Amino acid sequence: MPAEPVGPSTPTALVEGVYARFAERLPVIRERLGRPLTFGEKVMFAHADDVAMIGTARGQDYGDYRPDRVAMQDATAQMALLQFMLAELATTAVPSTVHCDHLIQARVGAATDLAVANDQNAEVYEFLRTVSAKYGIGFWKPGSGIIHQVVLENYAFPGGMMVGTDSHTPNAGGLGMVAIGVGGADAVDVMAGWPFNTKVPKHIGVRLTGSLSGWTSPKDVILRVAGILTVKGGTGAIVEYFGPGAASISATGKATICNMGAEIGATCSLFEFDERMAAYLRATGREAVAALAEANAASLRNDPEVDADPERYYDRVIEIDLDHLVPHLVGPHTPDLDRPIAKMREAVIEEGYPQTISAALVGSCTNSSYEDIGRAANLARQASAKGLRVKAPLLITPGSEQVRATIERDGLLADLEAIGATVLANACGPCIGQWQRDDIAPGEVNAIVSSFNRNFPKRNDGNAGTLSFIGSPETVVAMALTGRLDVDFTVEPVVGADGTEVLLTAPTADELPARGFDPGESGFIPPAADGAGVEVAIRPGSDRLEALAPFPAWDGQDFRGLRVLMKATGKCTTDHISPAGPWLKYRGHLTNISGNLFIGANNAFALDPSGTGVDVRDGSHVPLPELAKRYKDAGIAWLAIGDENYGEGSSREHAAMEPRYMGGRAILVRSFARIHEANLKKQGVLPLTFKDAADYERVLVDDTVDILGLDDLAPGVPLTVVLHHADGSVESFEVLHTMSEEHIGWFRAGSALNLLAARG
Ligand code: MIC
Ligand code: SF4
Repeated sequence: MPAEPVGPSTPTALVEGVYARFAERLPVIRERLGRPLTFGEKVMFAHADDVAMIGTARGQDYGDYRPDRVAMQDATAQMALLQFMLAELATTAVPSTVHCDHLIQARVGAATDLAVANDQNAEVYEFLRTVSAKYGIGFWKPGSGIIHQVVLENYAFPGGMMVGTDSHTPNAGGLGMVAIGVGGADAVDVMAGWPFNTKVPKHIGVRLTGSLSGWTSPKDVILRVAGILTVKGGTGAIVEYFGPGAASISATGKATICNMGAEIGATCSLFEFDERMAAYLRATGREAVAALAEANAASLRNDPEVDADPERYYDRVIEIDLDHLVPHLVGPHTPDLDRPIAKMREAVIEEGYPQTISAALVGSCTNSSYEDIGRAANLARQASAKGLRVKAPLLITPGSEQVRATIERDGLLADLEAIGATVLANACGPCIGQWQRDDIAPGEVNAIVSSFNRNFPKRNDGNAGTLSFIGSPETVVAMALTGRLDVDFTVEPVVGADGTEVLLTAPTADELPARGFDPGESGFIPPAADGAGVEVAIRPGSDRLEALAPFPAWDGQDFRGLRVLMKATGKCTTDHISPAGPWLKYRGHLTNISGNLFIGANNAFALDPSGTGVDVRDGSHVPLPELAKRYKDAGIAWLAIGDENYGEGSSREHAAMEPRYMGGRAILVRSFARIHEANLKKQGVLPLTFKDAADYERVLVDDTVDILGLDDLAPGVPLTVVLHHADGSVESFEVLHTMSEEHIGWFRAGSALNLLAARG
């Protein structure tokens, strides 16, 4: 049971307890390793379940950790808490919070959109409010802000460890916290008092020199890092930023960089504790936490030997000289297609991208701080002083109610509105396809720029014709003013409707509000003092919420005669496997959401590659969810094939539960993204990788497939796949897995939850 009821901030005693563990455990691990430690290692080992025994082989061993907190957002909390309920516990074991942010659709503007969301999602919000009240969970109601901003403002602290059911949880690394995105089932373990089991991470160091200035912003640091490391370069690693340049980046800027570490597959990212973090803690009312961190500062940084010789202690070191970093734009379709703004003209000509932009969007969990909006507003003032307005719609989503109230009070919102911006609710909105866009016809090619973090096809507006580019908030506002993708606004003027020319100068803004933050309307609802009498609201017959039934246990047999549901070509992110947007409303209803299974996937076997497959029994082409259902109803088990970094992107465990529920037994790919692979294991689906990536080509549409060796399934031991081709020929090859003994236990039981329910 949490030490005290969950409140709107992290109790000082919890932080003190964590620092006491640093003092106690770091000497033990120093002794074991016989070498200095990086800051990331210190946080991990201080949270080890058993520091004397935990494995230390980076990238190989699995370890048990004890996070300090859990945070869940509304679109993933539903499934997480439906699972938690099956454990039948009185309260969560660690302080946990729920944040209502994903289900609000952007349409007209903040007030109306929020009222509509409250009405349309009443049933889901009521479920989340009551289930939170019952189990001692803090509830942040709709309108209070995006989970990661609310966590940064209230709960994150240097040296802490948390898990969150959202891939951008690492945002809290901006305050020096190891904050890891997980699927709901992992969060359930922690809430139920079990350790969080994950691979002992590798450590990548990013050494920052010089200092940020002019047009260059924190966003440009992570866009550059994404360009260098690519979407899978951070897999299995904690990315640690250090070096003299870090001091030139505000705490919220650091959070932007850590947030988007999700896009390179990193387990999490973090910065060492410094004065900028202390200033942010003080500005957000956490004087005592700031003082505690200052008193423990040596534990909250790299050991000096690491700074002196980083190559010895990190698995890889990247150097970025902030003095020479320029503004960048990434996209379309992937966050690692990175170009300096100055190269966009060339790219537009060479790649045939539209010259003009159709919309510009500022905000999301990654870029909606006071400083971000301040820099955007500074450009708006430069433009409005000369009577200029935006040439494309500019939409602003503040990250939290506190930021919204403060930027309103300080006139920054008015500055943006003066050039034509529309302010949306404090929520995810267009970042996750919650954007009712009427200005562009389906399929129409158009370009948008945002300060968000993901740009997969269809993500923002559901339109395959939309090319989505990502840049800093100031880049987005400057582009809204030029209306162009191919104008380098840092050296070329913005031209007004009457021909007035304005050469924008690099924006400046306060990092923190001089008059302090205005908290706005409080959005926190504490849990019931005694939850025993609270009824959790699930309406019988609801199409939004459905109680879960356990998945069947493994029958002890090898898999034989599996059908190949589909073979994904190219990117197959969780947005391809289980899209969001209109489907978000079914996140608490496994049967209904399974209707979107693989509808975004490009299937090598289909004529129309997007979302369809071939029923090999009659040759008909049908949508993949229908094909899965046909096979399921006929008792035919199947597997799906994928390419590199399969399951990239979000933490949504629906992308693993849906295949399981629809009869999928294994997913066989060239490589996996971390969270998705963990989610598949949790749900009892076998995640397998080709030992030889070229074997991907051997799998044909009408094969039947055997997976052999399951009886002897053991860590590190390959399995054998046998392909029975339709012409009667047979081929076989080895496939790999990363299952530990514990994971194998989940597979045998049918899912991790089956085991948990048995223990609970
Ligand atoms: C996202 O940015 O893709 C989301 C929506 O926040 C997801 C979580 C979800 O699908 O609910 C994430 O990043 O984990
Ligand atoms: Fe919300 Fe977008 Fe952030 Fe995901 S990335 S939490 S959808 S704002």
